[in-house]
Amino acid sequence: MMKLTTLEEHIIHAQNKFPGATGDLSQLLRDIALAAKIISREVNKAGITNILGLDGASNVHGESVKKLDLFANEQLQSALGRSNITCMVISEENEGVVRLSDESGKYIVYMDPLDGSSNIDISATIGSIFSIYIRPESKEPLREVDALQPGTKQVAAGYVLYGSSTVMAYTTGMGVQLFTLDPSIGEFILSEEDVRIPETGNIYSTDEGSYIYWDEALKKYVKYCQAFDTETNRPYKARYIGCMAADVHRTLLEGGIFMYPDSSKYPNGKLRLMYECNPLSYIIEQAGGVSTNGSSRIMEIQPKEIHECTPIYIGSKKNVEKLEEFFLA
Ligand code: AFP
Repeated sequence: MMKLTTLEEHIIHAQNKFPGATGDLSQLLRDIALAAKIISREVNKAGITNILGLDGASNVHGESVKKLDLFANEQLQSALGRSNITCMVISEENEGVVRLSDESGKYIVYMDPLDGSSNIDISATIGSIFSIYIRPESKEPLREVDALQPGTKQVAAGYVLYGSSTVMAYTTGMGVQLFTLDPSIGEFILSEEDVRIPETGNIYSTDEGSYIYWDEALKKYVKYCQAFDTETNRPYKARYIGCMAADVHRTLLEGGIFMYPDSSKYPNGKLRLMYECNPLSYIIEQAGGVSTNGSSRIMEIQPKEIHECTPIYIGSKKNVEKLEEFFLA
C-alpha cells in the first residue's frame, strides 16, 4: 500500500533537520492549515448555508466584502492567536495592522484570507495566501514599520486553494511542497514534494479586456504570444481565473506567465505587494521561476506601506525573460 505523508508529519520531518529549531514556525504552519480546513469546509457548504453574498460592508480598499471573506479573516486570525507566536497580522480585510494579545510573539503574518472573492458567487476557485516574517529585534514596542520588510526576508509563505479539491502549497525556503486535503479524514496529504515549474510554458494569463489601458511593450508581447510559430509552440493559450493564487498555481504546475501590469487604469498595478505578490513570488522562485515588476525582482522591493500595490509578471523563467526583452526594446 502507498505510504501517505500528512502535512503534520512533513512539517515535523522538516523541522527535525534543524536541531536548534524551536518548533514555532512549524506550529504556525499547522495553525494556518487548521484554519484552511475550516474555511474549506465552509466554502464547500457555502451555497447551502446561504453564507454567499454581500454582507453590506466594504473593505479598506472600498471593495464590497462578502461573508466568506469575513469568515476566512476571522478563522485565520483566531488560528494565529492560538499559540502566542504571532505578534502582528496584516490582512487585506483590515485597514491597519492587527496586534495579537501577546505582542512578544516572534512572527509577523501577512494574509489575503480570501483571494478572488468575485469567484464566490459562481462557485469558482478562491484561495487564501499567507506570508511570514520574523519580528525585528528591538527594545521598542511593536510598530507598523516593523512589518515593512522586503519579500526576501520571508521565512515562509504559501497559499491554499479551494477548488475542485483543496490544495495547500508552502515553502520555507527549501523548495515548494504541495498537499491535497482528503476531506474524509480531514488531513492534508503530501501530493508533490519539491515542485518545479517548467522552464517554459505555452499559457499566458492576464485580464486581456484591459488591453486598451496597457503600455505598447505589453501589447506587443501579447501579440507575440498569439502569433504562429511551431518552434516556440505558439500561439499560446490564454487562461485567466481572476484569482491570483489559482492563476499562479496553474502557472506553477503547467508553466507560462501570469501578468497584472501597471496601466493607465491602475498606474501602480492592482495586486498587493505584501500579501499577494511577495508570497506567490517566493513560491515561484523556490520552484525555479521568476517574478518581476518589470524592472526589479518583486521580492527585493522595499515596501513603503502595508497595502501597497505593484505590477507583477511571474512564471516560467523563459517566458518572463522574453517579456523583459519587449520591455527593454
Ligand atoms: P479579490 O481578492 O479582492 O477578489 O481580488 C482578487 C485579485 O486581487 C487577484 O486574485 C486577481 O488576479 C485579480 O484581483 C483580478 O482582478 P481583475 O478583476 O481586475 O482582473
